[in-house]
Amino acid sequence: MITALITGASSGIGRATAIKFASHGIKLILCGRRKDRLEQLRQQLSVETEVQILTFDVRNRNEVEENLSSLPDGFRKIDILVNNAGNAHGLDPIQKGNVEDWDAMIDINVKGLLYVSKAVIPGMLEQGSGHIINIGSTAGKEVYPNGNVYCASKHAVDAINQGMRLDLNGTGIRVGAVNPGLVQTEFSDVRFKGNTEKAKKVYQGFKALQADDIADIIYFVVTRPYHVNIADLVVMPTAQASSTMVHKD
Ligand code: NDP
Ligand code: 8X3
Repeated sequence: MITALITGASSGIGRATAIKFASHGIKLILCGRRKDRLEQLRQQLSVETEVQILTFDVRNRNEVEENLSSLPDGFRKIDILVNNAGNAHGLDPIQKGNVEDWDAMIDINVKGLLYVSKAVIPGMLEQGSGHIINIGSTAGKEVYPNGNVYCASKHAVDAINQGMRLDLNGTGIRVGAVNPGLVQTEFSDVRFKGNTEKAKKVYQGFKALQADDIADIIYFVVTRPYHVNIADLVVMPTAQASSTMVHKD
C-alpha cells in the first residue's frame, strides 16, 4: 500500500489532498500544528484508509526530526511527500515590512520544507523510490508589488525543487512542483492576520481555484506511470493571467 506524508494537512490544499488520497486508499501521515483539526480529519478518513497524525511546527528542526523518527513501523516507508505547509504573512512594501513576518515566511516556507525533506529523503534513498511534490506558487515565478518576501520564499521553493531534482537524479526519486495562482483557502486569512473582510475581497468578482482543484492535480501528478515526472506545473484560475492581472466582474 502507498503511504503519503502531507505537511499542512489541517486546512486548504493539504486537507483537500488528504481527502483525495484517502478516497483512493492511500495511507496517510497528516502533519500540522492544529491537533484538533488533524484528529477530526483522521476520524473522518479512517473509514477509507489508515491515518497517522503528527503535530509539529515545521520551523522547529528538533520537533520535525523527533516526530518523523517516531513513526510506527507501518508508516515508516514513505512513498509520497507533499511539501505543502506554508503561508504568506503580511502584504507590505519592503520599507514597511514586519521582520517577524519575514522570519515566519522564510522559516516556514523555505527552512521548514528543507527540514521535512531532510528527514524523509534518507528513507526514500534506501528504498530506491519516492515522489516529492513541492507546493510552490505563481509567486515563485514572478514578483508582485508588496509580495517581496513571500515571493522570495516561493522563488526559493522553485530553486529547491530544481536542485532536488538534479541531486536526486538516478536515485529513483521523482521530484516536481505544483505552482498554483489564487486558491481560496485560509491563505488570505493568515496573510491578513484574521481580517476576514480583507481576506474575502481577494477572491471577490471572479472564480478562484478551490483546494479540491489542486488536490485533483496533485493526485494526477502522483498517479502518472513511473517513467513520467511532472517536473513543474503552473495552474491559475481562468480569470487570472498573472499575479497582477485578474479579470474581476
Ligand atoms: P492554508 O492557510 O489553508 O493552509 C496552510 C497549511 O500550512 C495549514 O495546514 C497550516 O497548518 C500549515 N502550516 C502553516 N504554518 C505551519 C507551521 N509553522 N508548521 C506546520 N504547519 C504549518 O493555505 P493553503 O492551503 O492555501 O496553503 C498551502 C500551500 O499552498 C502553502 O505553501 C501556500 O504558500 C501554497 N499556495 C497557496 C496559494 C493560495 O492562493 N491559497 C497559491 C499558491 C500556493 P497549522 O496552522 O495547523 O500548522
Ligand atoms: C499564493 C498566490 O498570488 O497570493 O501563493 O501569492 S498569491
